[in-house]
Amino acid sequence: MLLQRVMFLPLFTQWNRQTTKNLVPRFPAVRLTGFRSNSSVPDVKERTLIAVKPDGVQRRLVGQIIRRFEQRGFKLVGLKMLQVSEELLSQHYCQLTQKPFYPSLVEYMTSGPVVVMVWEGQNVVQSSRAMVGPTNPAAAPAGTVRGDFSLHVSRNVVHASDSLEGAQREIQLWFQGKELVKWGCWDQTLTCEE
Ligand code: IDP
Ligand code: MG
Repeated sequence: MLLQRVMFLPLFTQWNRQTTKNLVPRFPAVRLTGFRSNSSVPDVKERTLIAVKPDGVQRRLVGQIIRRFEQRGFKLVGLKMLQVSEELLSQHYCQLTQKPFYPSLVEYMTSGPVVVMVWEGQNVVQSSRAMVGPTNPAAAPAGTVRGDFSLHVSRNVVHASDSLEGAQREIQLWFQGKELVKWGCWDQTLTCEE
């Protein structure tokens, strides 16, 4: 049995190397090195903050939500899981602290970990809001995250920045510059015109 494994390993490694080589298309703008930083990759500046809220994490929706953004063609440049402090939350929701629902919003948002992400791409702020759907899931069309996964405004699964300025402010609040990764995505020249 052990002998079989030892004999199989070099074969598998060889197959794996060849298959990987054939599977990675050769696009002129980005060679394999382009998976790291590459100056020939279009420098798309627009970024937004998306967070899977505690109900989304508890319900194991993180993967499905990430999948939607990947599938659309956006690029993930930051990702982390954390337990939010009330202090951070009050800065994040600074415009809502006087609302009657704010105490229950704090309770909800601190009830468990959140997964917070920065996504980059053409028109990503506006497109993400459309993908996430309106604040109240009752009004959210099917096909949106909130329309597909939630029922009530107090448990609406996901956060998305609502403007370019808001996105910039929120990204700085949740992430340090060094936590955001600049990398070349090989399909960028296919999903966007340079
Ligand atoms: P948004 O998340 O769609 O941008 P905001 O108005 O910024 O909506 O509100 C932030 C969050 O506060 C909402 O996502 C929701 O979790 C919560 N929220 C907003 N309105 C209500 C409400 O009327 N009752 C309970 N929670 C609310
Ligand atoms: Mg908002």
